[in-house]
Amino acid sequence: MEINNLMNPQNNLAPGKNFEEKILWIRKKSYYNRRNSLSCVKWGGSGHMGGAMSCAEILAVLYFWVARHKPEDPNWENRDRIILSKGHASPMLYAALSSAGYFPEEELRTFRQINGRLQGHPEYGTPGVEVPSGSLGLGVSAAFGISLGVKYRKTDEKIFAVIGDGELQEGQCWEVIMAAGVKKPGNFFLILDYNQIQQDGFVKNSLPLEPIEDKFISFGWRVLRCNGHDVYELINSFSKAFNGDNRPVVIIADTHKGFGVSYMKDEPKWHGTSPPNDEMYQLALDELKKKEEALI
Ligand SMILES: Cc1ncc(C[n+]2csc(CCOP(=O)(O)OP(=O)(O)O)c2C)c(N)n1
Ligand SMILES: [Mg+2]
Repeated sequence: MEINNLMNPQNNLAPGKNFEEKILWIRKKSYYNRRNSLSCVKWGGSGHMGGAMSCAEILAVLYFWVARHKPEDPNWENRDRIILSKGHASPMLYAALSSAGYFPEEELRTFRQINGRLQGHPEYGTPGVEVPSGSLGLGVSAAFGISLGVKYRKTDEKIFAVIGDGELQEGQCWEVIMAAGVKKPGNFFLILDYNQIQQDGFVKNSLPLEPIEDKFISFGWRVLRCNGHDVYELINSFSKAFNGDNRPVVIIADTHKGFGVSYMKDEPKWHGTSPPNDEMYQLALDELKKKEEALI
């Protein structure tokens, strides 16, 4: 596998004169995208906020640093594939895609509208969406299929799948984990948004995943771990991930559901609920803006 320390981004999307400026831009963009995804849910009248907020930095790092892709040419054959398997977090996916230039930001106003391109769960036809997802376990399965296709084609695209910890309770995920550990496609990267919460409550109270690292290792995977809200740590993990052998890699990203908005943080009730009134919506927007501006 190529040696790549990821000191430089794999695409030209993050502006800045040097490493530090580009990183700061991505950190700020994560908060900007949080505001946009909150607005999506407000405009659409419904949607999943908690899990959107937890994957802001993960998606920003993928789209603005780690992946080779061209928003102006979404079907570029040699693009790396980014698949949001936890498709209910679509507001953050759409915020990231619009920030990257896949479609105009104004289109976010059409979230969840009939015949619009930004459905509650990602679908074919939206620029930047590789496969439909939302039925938990399906996105990661499609991602693994694509990674095998790339392996047999002998090209060097990388496949990234972002999954949730509740999603990982689906048996279908473990078929993928088992098969990938055996097939070792050398291009398959799973990022686990480990926010500890699924739909109705804490993952540990329904079907605990621990010891999660040992489980992946026993299935033949390399395991990396980082703070999923720290852009430096995420980039560093991808850097290590790219400098391994052919084993599949999981980056366990420790995150918080609802991260960025105090009243949503680590609270299961915000999994699929939008702020109930204008006051709470504005409160969340203001806090996110403040946090974005405070970043230096
Ligand atoms: C096969 C399937 N079963 C159930 C659901 C309903 N559902 C939607 S989101 C969710 C919880 C997902 O939790 P997690 O993967 O941890 O997502 P996050 O915390 O990142 O939002 C469930 C059970 C679904 N979408 N698909
Ligand atoms: Mg979760």
